[in-house]
Amino acid sequence: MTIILKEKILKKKFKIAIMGLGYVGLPLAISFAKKGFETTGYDINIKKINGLSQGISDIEDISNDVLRTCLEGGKLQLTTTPTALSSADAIIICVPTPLTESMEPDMSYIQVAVDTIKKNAKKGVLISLESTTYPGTTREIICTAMEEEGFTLGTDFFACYSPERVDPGNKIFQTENTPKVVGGVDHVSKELGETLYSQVIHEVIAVNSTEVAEMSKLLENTFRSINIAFINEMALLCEKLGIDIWETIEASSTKPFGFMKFTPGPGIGGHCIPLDPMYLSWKAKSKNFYSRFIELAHEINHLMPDKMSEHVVETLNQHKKSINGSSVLLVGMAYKENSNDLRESPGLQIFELLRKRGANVAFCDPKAPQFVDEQGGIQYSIPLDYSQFNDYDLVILLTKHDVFDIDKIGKNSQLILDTKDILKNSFEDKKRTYGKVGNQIKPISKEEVQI
Ligand code: SAJ
Repeated sequence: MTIILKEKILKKKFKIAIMGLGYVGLPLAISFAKKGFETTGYDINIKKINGLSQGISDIEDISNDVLRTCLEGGKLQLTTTPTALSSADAIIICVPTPLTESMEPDMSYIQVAVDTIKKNAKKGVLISLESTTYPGTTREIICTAMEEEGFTLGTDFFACYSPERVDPGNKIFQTENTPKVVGGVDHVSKELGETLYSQVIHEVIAVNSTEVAEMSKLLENTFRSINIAFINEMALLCEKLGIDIWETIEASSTKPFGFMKFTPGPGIGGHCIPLDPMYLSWKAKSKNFYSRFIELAHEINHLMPDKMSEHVVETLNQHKKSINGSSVLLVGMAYKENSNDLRESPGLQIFELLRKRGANVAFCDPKAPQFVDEQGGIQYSIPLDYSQFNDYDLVILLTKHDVFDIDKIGKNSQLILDTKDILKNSFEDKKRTYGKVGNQIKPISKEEVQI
């Protein structure tokens, strides 16, 4: 059986279905279609499917031309019809795994996908889960659902887990050249998963269980969350010590081994780093294990927007301005450079915090030109017209898109709070850099106070 299925994969006769055509699923569908596999892209969002079917990509990393080529080549079919899954030899799940209001795993998207699969999949199907989730999900949710539906593992279905490692906007690492971990619920599932992914991805690392594969993804992103929280705390400490954290990081980064550079900032955004560690923390608690590192990192990172708001008050105050009634411009609202993604962006929290303190807050981000605020109103970016920057009492640099002319921002702003050391050593007279001494606002000592 295994040999037959592997042969079918190697001959590109394996029909592929990708569930969830977001920043992970669409590039993966394109990769399989480009390699000559009959690929069905399935999504529940009719508007998305209609747009993609017209050759209009809604994913930054996939151009309209690439999408149209795959559609015109006939290897890529797009649908919202679950029965289209019935001919698939492999079904790859790429649906969201957000958190609930109470910061617990929201498994509803995976559950809906699995319910759809078990009702439509054919015998012999290989199911691969890519969504970031807690260790045990593949076995506990997918295998259980399929077996309840009468599928027998090892003959009627196979299951593996292969974490997505898509870094939106990364021009160097994309689907094909980013090493891919894959683990199976049993040996045959692992072999089939490894064979399948090896058809489209240059380097595939097969591990001995889905739990290892699931845990490896959470380890990657929890590592990142903890280290970002650590450097944020070091920045807060260096401010107390009157030491420039940015220069310190550059100095430490000269160590060619045993050090990895992270930089402080206004908080963390995106759909991975703020969320993924909470999946691991949740699973740990189910085993009566409290991960202090994960919880502390979450706490520190989520405190940063408040810290930035305090810096805004101090910066305005140093120039004899009250935040209440001041006009403030946030520059770069997307959660990271050259991204249009606003999810969990600290800029959104800072916007609301400053508004609550009475500031008149606007923002400028050509990549992310609008968002819905906490009151349900739509906030629109001001145009990227540097002459308007001078109208604001304070300009806050949050995210540095390549489209920004940093020198023009510096020249056209009265006062700047630089949260990411974007201006480096320029415009010292009009800026305060979070975590930097020199333009640091230090408490006046008793001796300095003129009586
Ligand atoms: N951030 C810092 N300091 C840092 C690094 C990041 O404050 O030193 C902030 C960013 O500004 C952002 C947030 O953290 O708000 C997340 O940044 P990120 O660079 O981790 O970007 P993401 O969310 O796109 O993370 C993705 C992840 N990829 C996947 O989950 C597949 C992550 O594993 C990657 O390591 C990361 O991209 C990457 O390396 O670019």
